[in-house]
Amino acid sequence: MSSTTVEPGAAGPKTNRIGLTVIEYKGGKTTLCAGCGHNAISERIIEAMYEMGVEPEFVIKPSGIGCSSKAPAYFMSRSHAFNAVHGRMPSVATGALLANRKLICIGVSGDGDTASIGIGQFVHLMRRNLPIIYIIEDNGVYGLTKGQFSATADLGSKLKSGVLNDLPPIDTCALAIQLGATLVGRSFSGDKRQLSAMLKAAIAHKGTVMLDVVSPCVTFNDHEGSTKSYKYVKEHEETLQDVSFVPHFEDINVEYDAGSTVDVTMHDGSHLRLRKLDRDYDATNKVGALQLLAESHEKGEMLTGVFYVNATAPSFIEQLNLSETTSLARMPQELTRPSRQALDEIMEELR
Ligand SMILES: Cc1ncc(C[n+]2csc(CCOP(=O)(O)OP(=O)(O)O)c2C)c(N)n1
Ligand code: SF4
Ligand SMILES: [Mg+2]
Repeated sequence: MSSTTVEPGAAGPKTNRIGLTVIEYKGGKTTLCAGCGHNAISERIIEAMYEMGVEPEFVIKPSGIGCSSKAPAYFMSRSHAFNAVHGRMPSVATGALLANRKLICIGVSGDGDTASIGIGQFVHLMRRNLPIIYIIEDNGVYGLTKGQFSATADLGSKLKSGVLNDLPPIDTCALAIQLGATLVGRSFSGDKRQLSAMLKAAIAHKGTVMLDVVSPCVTFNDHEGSTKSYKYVKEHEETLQDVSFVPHFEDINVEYDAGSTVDVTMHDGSHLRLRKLDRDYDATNKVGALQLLAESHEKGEMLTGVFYVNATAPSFIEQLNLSETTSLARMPQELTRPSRQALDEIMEELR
C-alpha cells in the first residue's frame, strides 16, 4: 500500500472523498503498444474509480485472454484480479460476486474474448443482471495473436493484407439489451468526456453494465480500409446524446432543461443525465433501443452513447436473496457445507 509523504506545512496531494490520491488507483507500467486504445481506457477507469471514491480493496477486475485482458494489470494494483481462460471471464466473475456481494466487479474483455470464443458465456451473463461492469475493448481483431478478424469486425472492413471481411458483425450492444443487461452503451477510447461519464454511471449501477468501447489497435487495425481505425471512428462517430453524471455525494441541483434532458436516478441516488442532441431518444425504452441499433446498423453509422438503462430492475444477487450481512465467502463451513450425516443420507439413496 502506498501513501505519499508530505512535508509538514506543505499542501498535501489532492485526495478524493475517501482520502486517497489518484496514484493509489494506478497499476503497473503498461506493456501494450504505445497508442493502443486499451491504454486510454485504463486511464479513464483509474480516473472514474478515483473520482467516485471507490475503495480499491473492494474491487475485483477479472479478464480473459488478449491484449485487452492484460489491461487490468495496468490499473488499480490494490484491487483483486484474475486472468481467466480465454472467453471464460463471466463464470469467474459470477463466482466471485456470489461469494462476496460487497465487491465492485469490473470485467475487462476483448471483442475476440467476448464475441468469438466467449460468446456462450457472454450471453448467459447478460441474461442474469449480475452487478458487473463488463467492458469490451473492441478493436475488431485478435490483437494478441497478430490481427485476425474477430466477430465484431464490420462487413467490408479490410485487413492490412488486403483481405476483406465478408461476414456481418455481432452487435454486442443489441445482444446485451435483448438478453437483459440493464445499462448498455457504446463509446470510443478517444472520447474522454463521454467514456468517463459512462464509467461513473456504471460504478453507480446495480446490475449488468455492458460497455462496448471501440479501441483501435495501432499495430494491426489502424490502416486505410479498417472501420476500427482512429481516422475512421473520428470521421464516422455519431453521438446519440450528451452524457453526464452527477454522483450522489455532489450537489445534484445542477441546472438542466427537463425538455431536452432525460434524468435517470441511479440506485445510490446519483443521476445519469442524457441531453438530447439531434434525435429525440428515450434510453429507458428497450424496444426503441433495439430499433435504434437495427436502423443505425442499416445506415452504417458508428453510434455512441447510452442506448438503454433500467435503474430499477432487481439484480441477480437480489433475486437469489443472498444474505446481506454475511457474504458466502465469510460464512462458517457449518452453514455452507452439508453435514456428514446429510451426505451419508444422499449416498444411501443412491445405493
Ligand atoms: C482457448 C484459447 N484459444 C485461443 C487462444 C489464442 N488467443 C489468445 S488471445 C486471442 C484473441 C484475443 O482477441 P481479443 O479478445 O479481441 O483481444 P485483443 O488482443 O484484440 O485486445 C486468441 C485467439 C487462447 N489463448 N486460448
Ligand atoms: S497489438 Fe494492438 S491491441 Fe495489442 S497492444 Fe498492440 S495496439 Fe493494442
Ligand atoms: Mg480485439
